[in-house]
Amino acid sequence: MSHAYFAGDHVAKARGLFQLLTEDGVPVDAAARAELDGIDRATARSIFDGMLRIRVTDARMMALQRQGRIGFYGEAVGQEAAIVGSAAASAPGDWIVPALREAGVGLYRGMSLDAYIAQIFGNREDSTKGRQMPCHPCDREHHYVVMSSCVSTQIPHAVGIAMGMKVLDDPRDRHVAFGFMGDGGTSEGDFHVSLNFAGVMKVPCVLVCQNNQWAISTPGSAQTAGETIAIKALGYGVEPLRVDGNDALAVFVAMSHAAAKARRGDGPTFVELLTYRVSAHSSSDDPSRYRDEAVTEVWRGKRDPIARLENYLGACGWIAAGEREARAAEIETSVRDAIARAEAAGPPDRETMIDDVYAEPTWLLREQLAELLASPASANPHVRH
Ligand SMILES: Cc1ncc(C[n+]2csc(CCOP(=O)(O)OP(=O)(O)O)c2C)c(N)n1
Ligand SMILES: [Mg+2]
Repeated sequence: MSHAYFAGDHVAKARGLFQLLTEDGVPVDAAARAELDGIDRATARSIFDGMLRIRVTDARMMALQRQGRIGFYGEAVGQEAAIVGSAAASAPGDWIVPALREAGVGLYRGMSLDAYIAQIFGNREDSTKGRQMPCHPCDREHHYVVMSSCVSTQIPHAVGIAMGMKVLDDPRDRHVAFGFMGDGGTSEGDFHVSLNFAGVMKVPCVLVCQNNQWAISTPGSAQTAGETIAIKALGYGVEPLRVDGNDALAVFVAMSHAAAKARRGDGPTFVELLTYRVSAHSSSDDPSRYRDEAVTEVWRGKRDPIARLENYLGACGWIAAGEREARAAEIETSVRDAIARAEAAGPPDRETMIDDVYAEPTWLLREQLAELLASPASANPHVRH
């Protein structure tokens, strides 16, 4: 991480844009080439694979939603570089507090496809026992915290986890908390409170904004009058980084810089990853009602982050002809197999309904559960038997 961008002052970093590859996948300049030389074949290929996994999984899950087999889905099309570039900069003991579109971070860190899909079905294998909306996965083993649906609440959660690690100061637990948000999240009070606290207390966190330029139907221009989103960190004394979020390797380098700093005890970083929400907000949304989809097509096409990295891998001789298609087919098969297992699993038992609410269920909950179990199961049309 010797690139001149990181040596710039905070204002320059907040107003600039760190980039390594052009949209065609060519190093932007000699400094970028030098930085790219530090990224080995295995890392670049693994980032590519993680991105492809999200793309293929999202397409399959959206089809399932349209077929009425799942109730809801939120894709991350076009944002795969921001997601996987970030994931690749995290270490196993780090904590991930995601917002809406970071399931790929969990999958990259080792969350199984079965666990991810079970949560979407809310079946008996779902670790949240069918009580969360689809697309709220979690994975205790890989420190992937379940998302709170309330926009921006993830940021104080991440800062709190980081503060906890700092207070405990366990040499075996010097890890980083990554807190994600969207551009919409930066307009919430929680964002400002958290940045202030993180800056003052110098907690080991990286706060990451995937600026996909839309918050449902609210465009970036209506989100803030600020010149950039990264610039907001300046007021809190937090180092800002602003990165081309469709340039996976630039994201990886910038996030690694921020994570290493937090690990050293040098405090938080706020990273704006500039990208675009190519998909609808969710399966319940139709963006053609409120935005010019000709712009979307530019991001779907020539700004596609997967093609950009693929071109670079090709130029390095790190990917064979036809390899992407073969790998996509392999991933699709594994997703279809996991879906078949999820559909066969069936719903959670009614007995589990009050698990995990309190360490010990209250008498009131126990009484309500007993009443439910005593009633004929068929009285509840939502429970299959
Ligand atoms: C506190 C709160 N207000 C409103 C909503 C409804 N809502 C869900 S997602 C969303 C937009 C989020 O936009 P952004 O933060 O940019 O994330 P993106 O969807 O682009 O990933 C809104 C307004 C919510 N979930 N929570
Ligand atoms: Mg957004």
